Amino acid sequence: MKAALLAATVLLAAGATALVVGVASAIFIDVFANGGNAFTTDTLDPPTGLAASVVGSDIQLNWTPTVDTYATGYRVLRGTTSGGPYTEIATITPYTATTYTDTSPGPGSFYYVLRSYYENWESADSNEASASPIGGQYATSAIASSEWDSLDWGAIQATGAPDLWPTECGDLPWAWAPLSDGADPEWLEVSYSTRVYATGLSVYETFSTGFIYQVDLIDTSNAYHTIWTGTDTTGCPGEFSLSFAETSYQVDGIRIYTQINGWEEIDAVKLVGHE
Ligand SMILES: [Ca+2]
Ligand SMILES: [Ca+2]
Repeated sequence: MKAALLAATVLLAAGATALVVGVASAIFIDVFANGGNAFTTDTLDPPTGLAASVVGSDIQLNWTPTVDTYATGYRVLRGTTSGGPYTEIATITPYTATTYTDTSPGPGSFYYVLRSYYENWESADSNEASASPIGGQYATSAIASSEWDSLDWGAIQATGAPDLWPTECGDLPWAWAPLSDGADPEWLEVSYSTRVYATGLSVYETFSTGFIYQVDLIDTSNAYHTIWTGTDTTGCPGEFSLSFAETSYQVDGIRIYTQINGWEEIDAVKLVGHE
């Protein structure tokens, strides 16, 4: 303060036109040098260790909270291309939160970043995490222990999306049926174009329902893994659904074992998983 006043005094003594400017400048320098106004500054840090994993058809995000305990929470941003652009899809509070579930974003690949926020402050992006769920795919080819015909009621009728389910229950040619209406065991085997780590499947039954007694997943080396055995109580028309822990192997086929006295008929078979 003394130094600044001295400078002002010197300028004052000079008596020049620059005097007023000089005084103003001196005062400004004085305030700045005084140290009485202490500004606290901080950089709001983003959360760290963001990870994304597929859970069924959802994507679960996990992270380590920001080190800045004054943060209010996080903004969740999602894009379909690595590096963005991203769109905000959710706001999470409090800052101690460590997880968020993006419910059924659909098939494809999704890229996420988080930002911490406090009032109108926002941090830089966290690391990016991605996951690729498949909402479900229908079979592209099928074979069976027997088929009523190579076209009508043929195994091929179990490929693609359902034609009859969820409205039609009946002996209709858009579903697979075996050659005989007896009580012998039969099987239908379907294949998929995209191999996935499977988490579930659905069989759409449209006649003489409740006929499945075993389901095997077929991996990419053509090994069979029995995923379910039991009693099927599906109605007509009905969806026989299984959900299970993600397989450690990639699946590109399903074999469905059936047995009932009558025509068991399957309209379509959906496989759920991610690449
Ligand atoms: Ca039968
Ligand atoms: Ca069909």
